Amino acid sequence: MTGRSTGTGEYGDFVQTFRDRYERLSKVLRGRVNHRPAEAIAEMPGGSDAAMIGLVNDVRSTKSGHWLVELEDTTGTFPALIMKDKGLADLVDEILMDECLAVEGTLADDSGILFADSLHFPDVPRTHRTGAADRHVQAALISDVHVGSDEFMADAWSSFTDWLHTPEAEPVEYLLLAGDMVEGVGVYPDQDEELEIVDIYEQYEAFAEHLKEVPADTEIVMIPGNHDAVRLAEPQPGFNDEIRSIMDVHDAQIVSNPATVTVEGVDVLMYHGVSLDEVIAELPEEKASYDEPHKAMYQLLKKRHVAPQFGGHTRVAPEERDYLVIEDVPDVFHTGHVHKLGWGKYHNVLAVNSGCWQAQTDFQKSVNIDPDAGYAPILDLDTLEMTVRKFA
Ligand code: D5M
Ligand code: FE
Ligand code: ZN
Repeated sequence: MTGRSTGTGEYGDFVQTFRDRYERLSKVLRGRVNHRPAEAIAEMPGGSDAAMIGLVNDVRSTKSGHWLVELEDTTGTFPALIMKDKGLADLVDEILMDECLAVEGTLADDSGILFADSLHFPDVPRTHRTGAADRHVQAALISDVHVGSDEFMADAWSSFTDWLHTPEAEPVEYLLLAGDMVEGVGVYPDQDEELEIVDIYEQYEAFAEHLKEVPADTEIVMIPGNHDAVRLAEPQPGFNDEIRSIMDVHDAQIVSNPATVTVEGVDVLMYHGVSLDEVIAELPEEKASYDEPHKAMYQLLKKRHVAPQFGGHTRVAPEERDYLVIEDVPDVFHTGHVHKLGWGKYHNVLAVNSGCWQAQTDFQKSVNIDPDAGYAPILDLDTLEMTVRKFA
């Protein structure tokens, strides 16, 4: 979306963004349920079968242990009651505010509430067929370099870039960087006490020098993260001209966060990953945790949205389109941000969270974040198999 930002932050812009979200995600669900608008459901006779598609407006548990989920579409809201004995508890656990869902069930006698029998997420079809390179070629998927931080691991980085020059790394023709290139300034309170380089432009200049260490014929693609010098609200445009010119190394391609790039026929959705903190905080441990960040990524794929929940930790900028919707199913989903390494397949889509190049910071120590630093996940673009190399 770089160069296409039109939002001014007005209320109307937010309405437009959420209408677009509803429009595009409800399309994914429409084939699966025979849905009616909220307004029409309220007029149906009691006892009818009914289904609705909407954004989650509220979800809470009742005194008797059932759940009340209120969905909103463009005509209004309607409540659904999910009884605890319906076997849907596992799905209810996964619900986040503002995501798009479908519920199907039977209307109460007074047509005031829907008793749900099933719940559907937009999800990724199990039959998703992935693209593949037609030769043996690889991509290194990394993120969170954090140049400028006292904790940036320059030696590990150099070992990595040295390795890229060896015959073994010859197939690695691509380097995909999922944000937090530099440590930035003023990102967290007292961050300046841990800065080696305090000037943001000098941080990018130093980053560019480190990037020059990679072989000149490597195709580099970068997106910004929350430490980078662009607006914090997502979608984040791919930097201004001044920063772009500093990072103009080996003809690097700089795109927005999120963005989908196609490499050798493989569609890679790159997203920095700020919403992962929120998904991990909201969902049960076995569904999303810092130790298994790829599972949190599966949830985003299931919701077909990289940052479903609005108004919390993840800032969202209103635009005329909801650029955070995962409209086309990617072959590979690449994130960073949580500084943990993890990967796995969800319905044929490879999810990779790529670790970092920054050793544990004082803040991370204080909250027990133990980063996976100095690893480079290497992806075979012909088989979509992954290997991980350690450089620290
Ligand atoms: O994020 C690295 C990880 O650490 C990510 O999971 C957020 C978390 N983090 C790091 N510092 C803080 C502070 N000060 N508050 C809240 N969460 C934090 P990164 O984007 O690289 O900082
Ligand atoms: Fe980071
Ligand atoms: Zn980050």
